[in-house]
Amino acid sequence: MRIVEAGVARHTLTYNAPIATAHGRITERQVLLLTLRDEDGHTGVGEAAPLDGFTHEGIDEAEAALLAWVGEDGDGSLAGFPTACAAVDAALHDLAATSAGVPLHHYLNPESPTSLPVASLVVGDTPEQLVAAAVGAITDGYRVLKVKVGALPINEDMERLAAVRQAIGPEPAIRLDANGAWSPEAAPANLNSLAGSGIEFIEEPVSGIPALADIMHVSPIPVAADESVRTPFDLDRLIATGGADLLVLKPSAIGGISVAARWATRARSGGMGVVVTSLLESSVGIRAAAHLASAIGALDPVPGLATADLLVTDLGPPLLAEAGLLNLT
Ligand code: OSB
Ligand code: MG
Repeated sequence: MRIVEAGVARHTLTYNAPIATAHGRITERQVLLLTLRDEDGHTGVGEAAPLDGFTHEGIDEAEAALLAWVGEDGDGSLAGFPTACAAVDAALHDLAATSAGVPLHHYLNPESPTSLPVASLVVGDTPEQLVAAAVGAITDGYRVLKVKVGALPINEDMERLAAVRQAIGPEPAIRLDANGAWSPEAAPANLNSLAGSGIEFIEEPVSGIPALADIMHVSPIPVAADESVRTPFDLDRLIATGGADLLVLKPSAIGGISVAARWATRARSGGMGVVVTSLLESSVGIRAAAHLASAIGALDPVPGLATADLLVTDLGPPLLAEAGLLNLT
């Protein structure tokens, strides 16, 4: 495979409802698409999706890194820019699978499933909006919902979750994400108050590996590490401290699907489960993550990859769930 053409283009993504996290509200952001073409005319596409509060590099740095890579400065230009690295990794994989004439998940692992159940991220400013979103997702066929907590006082989060649980019944799973909002002092009581709503797991109830390790031992809810783990060093430290039940893997944030596959192996041998999720990027980036989740069998807990329906306009064919399943092509 010889690459004869490479291009980088900036796009703006907007969301159909603001996504409130403990780091602020996400309403709009820029991403980059890297398109490669080989001498046989096959194309491969990858996305770089820096996100304030979740990746240390911004859009300008990611763009400079990609342009340097395209300008044949080599892979060295990607060091320290995991979102740019993820775009290159995805584009090269897309090109390889397209050239081989098979779906990417099949190229990575011929035994992997074509269809995977996914969780729906439900958002709403008011309890009524949140309940409506949750009921809508269940009606659409999702069996797992994800709700952001920690941006509001705990009694409001309690009420919102109790209302959602009441509306959807006992069966569907609900997972939470506090994005590190709670202090180590407040977290144990907060976790106890939310546990009554029947929670699958919670991402980042507190911030930082030592705090996660402490909370895991007292939490009535399984704990997942997410943004506290951004380097291989972090991952080793997490494993050494026994700091989480689960590891959230966002291929777009950590260097792409190759890096994510290595981290998954490491996390699993350290006794953790892995959950592959999106970074609210376009369907180009979500597609790479979804094929990876299939290839490495990261199906339980189900991946958090049903976020394309939050986009007003998408890049590439939208990867939308049908009846709670993503169908990979
Ligand atoms: O904290 O998990 C997060 C998306 C963008 C940035 C951060 C996060 C997310 C998600 C993705 O929540 C959706 C999911 O995990 O189901
Ligand atoms: Mg998270």
